[in-house]
Amino acid sequence: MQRIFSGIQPTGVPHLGNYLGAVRNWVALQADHECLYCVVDLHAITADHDPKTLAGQTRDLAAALIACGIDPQKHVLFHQSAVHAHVRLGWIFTCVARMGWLNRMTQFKDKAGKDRENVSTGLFTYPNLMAADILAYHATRVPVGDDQKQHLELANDIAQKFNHDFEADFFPNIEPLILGPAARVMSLRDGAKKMSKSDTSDQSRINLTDDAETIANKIKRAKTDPEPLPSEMEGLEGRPEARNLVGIYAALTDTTHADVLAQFGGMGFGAFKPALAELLVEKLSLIAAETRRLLADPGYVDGVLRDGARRAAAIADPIVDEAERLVGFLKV
Ligand code: AQP
Repeated sequence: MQRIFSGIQPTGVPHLGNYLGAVRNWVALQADHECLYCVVDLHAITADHDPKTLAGQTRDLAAALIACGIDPQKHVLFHQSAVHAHVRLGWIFTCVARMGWLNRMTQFKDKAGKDRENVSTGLFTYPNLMAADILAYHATRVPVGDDQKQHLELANDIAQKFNHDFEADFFPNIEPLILGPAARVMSLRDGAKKMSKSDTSDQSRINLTDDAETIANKIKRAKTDPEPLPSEMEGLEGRPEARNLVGIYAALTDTTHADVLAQFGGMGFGAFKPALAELLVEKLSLIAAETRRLLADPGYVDGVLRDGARRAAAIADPIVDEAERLVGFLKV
């Protein structure tokens, strides 16, 4: 059975993009893989964060993941800062990766923007830690949204250089799993920007905790154009907002853009948006209710994470011990 690793940052409330691009696939992969799912709080401090809310957001996110269908008994759910193997291997990889490789990462350029001189060095070296997150478990398959593809290519470059430099066939090749028609869900306010937890506009995203009225209002106010929906795919070209809403509908119904256009082609957004809102409420309201139920007992969620961290460390520690031996550290 192949081993899966994936992570999500506790930087805010998880949203529809996280769900359709990642978490929904994580749930499905549990059927025939050994899965490790991680709330990556070490990554969350690469940007400014509030120390008063980080722990609570970590717990909330773990609860949302369980509510989405992650099974912490059969698989492993934990938070990154509780398993030190990530940082140990992350430092080794920071010494393996080359400046030129990291300089090419588009997510760093997007996140740093014009403020390059002032962002944390952690934001720059983030992909090294992400490579360590996966390779500390010798995981071979990583379900992610389309935005993370470049980081996984870098992880493979790091693994290959490590194997070459230390003359060992030690780290495996990683395969990104980018699944479904909503691998990149875009902002509801701007079809050129991805939906993101840290977007300052709450109207830009559907949070997994939004109630029915909030969802309906956000969809109603979502940016669109005045044209009706086309009947063919070509008609979506140059219409990023329309394409995004059609993609969301397709993902939620397990169909394709073409199927949705076959159903709604020729109709205006006045008809399509309420249908989409209804579908979203149907699919997301159970997740929100289950998250609330789980969070009524924070001790239960903390217990799940504690147990997950113990089981994760039992896999990662021997692998990272061996990586340290290969690097040449004295082991006493
Ligand atoms: N808009 C998206 N569409 C599809 N997939 C997405 N993912 C994130 N946004 C979208 C996928 O969700 C997983 C977890 O992401 P993350 O929280 O670790 O980091 P992120 O990609 O930086 O997500 P956000 O929401 O944009 O967070 P902030 O605002 O904190 O940076 C990943 O698999 C990601 O691909």
